[in-house]
Amino acid sequence: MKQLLTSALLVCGLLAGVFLSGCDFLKGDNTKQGASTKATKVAAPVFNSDSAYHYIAEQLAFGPRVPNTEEHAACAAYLSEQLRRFGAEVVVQEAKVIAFDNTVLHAKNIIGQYNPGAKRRVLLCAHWDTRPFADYDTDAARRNQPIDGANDGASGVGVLLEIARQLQQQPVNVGIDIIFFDAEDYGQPAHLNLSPKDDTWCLGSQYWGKHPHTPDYRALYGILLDMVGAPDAYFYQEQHSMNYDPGLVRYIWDTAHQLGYGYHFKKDRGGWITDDHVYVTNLRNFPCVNIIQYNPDARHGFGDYWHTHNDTMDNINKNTLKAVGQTVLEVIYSE
Ligand code: AHN
Ligand code: ZN
Repeated sequence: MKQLLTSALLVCGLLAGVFLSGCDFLKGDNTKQGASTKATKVAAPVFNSDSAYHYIAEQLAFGPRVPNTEEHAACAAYLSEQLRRFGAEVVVQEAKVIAFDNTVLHAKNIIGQYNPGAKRRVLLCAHWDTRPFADYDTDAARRNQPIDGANDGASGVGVLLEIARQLQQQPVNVGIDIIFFDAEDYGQPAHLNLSPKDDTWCLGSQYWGKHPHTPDYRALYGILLDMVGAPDAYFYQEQHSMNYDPGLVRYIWDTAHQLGYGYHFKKDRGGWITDDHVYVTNLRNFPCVNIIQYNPDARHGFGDYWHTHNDTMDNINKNTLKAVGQTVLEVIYSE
């Protein structure tokens, strides 16, 4: 009986082997045909969410990254060093920008360029600063204290650092610019009941849009990552992004669904969110899509942790990081 089972297993194994090598042969043939007709499309590498998680924890270890603080300066040095280590040509753009309360902020946009000579480029961006307030914290006494910003800030940067590491190992067919925008989150706080003022958010991207790091900078398109690490995050199709380029939004969401991340990427309309992508598109004239967690049931549209002291490492989930990181890799390696 045992012998019979062994030989049955052997036959199965042989059959499987023949079947699989047959498939391999077909696959190899297809690839060759593709290669002879157009520039070889590079297969997307595997996004490592452990690395991304680690880069988020490293940012938080500096403390809150509020402009004009030592913690902010130390984290800026870390981010440019990481991009350099991952093979990017780094430019740190220093800008004096004026906050809602007239504070002069010494902002730093940190830019890592891959293949800087290429004309066809894709911009990947996230903000790296953290909010000096916790306007939505339930503890009113702590609303004037800066937040850790694990999800709000560090998550997008962590995903992009992991993408930078992958870009070094496996070059892609387009030029890539990774920009960590500063002073995104210094917008007029809700808890002080001040009279409304325009354009107090996204100060770093507003500056860059008016003074890009290369003259007349243009990309085919941009992707902004904001709050991409919370457990059970839903990414709806943000409305400005849909206005700029609905085909691009659908392509990104379809890619996520094909990879099996349909749970996170909802094909429904989200909010109209004033974020760095709005200034990128309006000032530089190419579409930029915002992948941002949206909660249609929340009063402010975001997660419960938003602009509170609960935005800590406990608010970061590796499955969410993987869904976003792998989707973005797939999109850029399909160029
Ligand atoms: C506003 O609340 C105006 N915009 C959301 C942009 C943002 C803040 N992203 C992270 N923090
Ligand atoms: Zn914020």
